[in-house]
Amino acid sequence: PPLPQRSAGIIGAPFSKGQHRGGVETGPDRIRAAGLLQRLQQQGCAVKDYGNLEFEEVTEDEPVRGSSRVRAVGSANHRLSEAVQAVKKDGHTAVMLGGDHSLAIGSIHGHSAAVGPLSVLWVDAHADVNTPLTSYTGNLHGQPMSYLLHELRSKVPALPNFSWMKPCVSARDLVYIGLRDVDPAEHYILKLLGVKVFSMSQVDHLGVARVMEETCDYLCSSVKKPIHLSFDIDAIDPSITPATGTPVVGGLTYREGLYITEHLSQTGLLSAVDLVEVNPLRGRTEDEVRSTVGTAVDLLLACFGRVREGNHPSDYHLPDP
Ligand code: EXY
Ligand code: MN
Ligand code: MN
Ligand code: MN
Repeated sequence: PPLPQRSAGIIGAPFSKGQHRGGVETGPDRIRAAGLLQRLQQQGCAVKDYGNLEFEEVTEDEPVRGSSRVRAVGSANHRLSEAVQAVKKDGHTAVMLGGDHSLAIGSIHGHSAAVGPLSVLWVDAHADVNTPLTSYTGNLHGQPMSYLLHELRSKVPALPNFSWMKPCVSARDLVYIGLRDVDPAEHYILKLLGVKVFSMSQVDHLGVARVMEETCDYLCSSVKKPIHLSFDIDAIDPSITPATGTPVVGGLTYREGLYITEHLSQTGLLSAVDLVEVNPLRGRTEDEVRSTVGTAVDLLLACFGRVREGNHPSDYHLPDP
């Protein structure tokens, strides 16, 4: 039987205040300019572009418990959460183009508010699970998972402009792939909560095929919850995706990235995707920017069913002579 047609609802989130480097707010437009929408349509995917979110100016935003621009991040994520809820209610797979990774707070919150409990696959060099009290940098893009996890509720202080959200993810429903730069407190948290982690060492040891098999077995063992993929472009090796704010050597290859997204697409459970931390201003040459943005686009196309063996429309027929 023909597969039900896929549809992507795209939200641009030009936001950079979860970290200190300018430029990541231009990610959404660069990813669109590389042809994401047209290429999704060409592969038979319905596309609705919801445009870029506009975030309200927050003037007084003094550090809170050592973390920077908490109010701006809180208010931007409230907006994003409502936007993702609207996209899910319209029946699309939500695609959030970042922007920095603090945006996962609103994206995952909104997704869960619309569809209920989720599985979360977090593909990243970093665990992004610092609490405001453990962060060395005070950057909120290193903290989103701590706000989202039920199990850390009592460890995260109340923050201004965050009263709209509550934790909505269970540690049992979270899997990481690609980790290679994890702070001591984050490592402690991952061990304490027993979170499933495939670090780069495990990817080396098992191979990406087994990592994905185990990931899907783990996430789909009982009820098949909708999957939220939060893909930080810095998970991929900086030789391929250098235009990002916190590159870390020793990352996933282009092929491993595509394998992960192809495999997830084939589960039929992928319900929302974040593609974050593409920062065109961090590329030293136009080629570096092109390679980073092009990889982001290819990962998203694979999320919507593109495979490397080749593709054709379901109504394709050979021309008669
Ligand atoms: N662990 C460091 C911190 O908390 O600041 C680095 C986080 C980088 C986060 C990038 C987006 O994934
Ligand atoms: Mn991240
Ligand atoms: Mn990262
Ligand atoms: Mn609200």
